[in-house]
Amino acid sequence: METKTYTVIGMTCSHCVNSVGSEIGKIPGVTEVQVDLTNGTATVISDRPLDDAAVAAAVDEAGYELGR
Ligand code: 9UX
Repeated sequence: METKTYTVIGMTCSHCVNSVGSEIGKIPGVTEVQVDLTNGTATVISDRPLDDAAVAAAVDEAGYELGR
């Protein structure tokens, strides 16, 4: 079990939140995604070590960008 919080750039509405959450949720092993619009973060819980590149790709797929 692993929990990581990422910064997501570009989210401005609740649809963005849903898109990001949906894409990240497709990553194998991810059991929960909490996207915070106010803070611009996505907290991801996974049952296996999280691949940052996979999260970055999912965020990109949703149309946003991972911050540092
Ligand atoms: Mo949130 Mo609408 O980006 O383009 S404002 S989905």
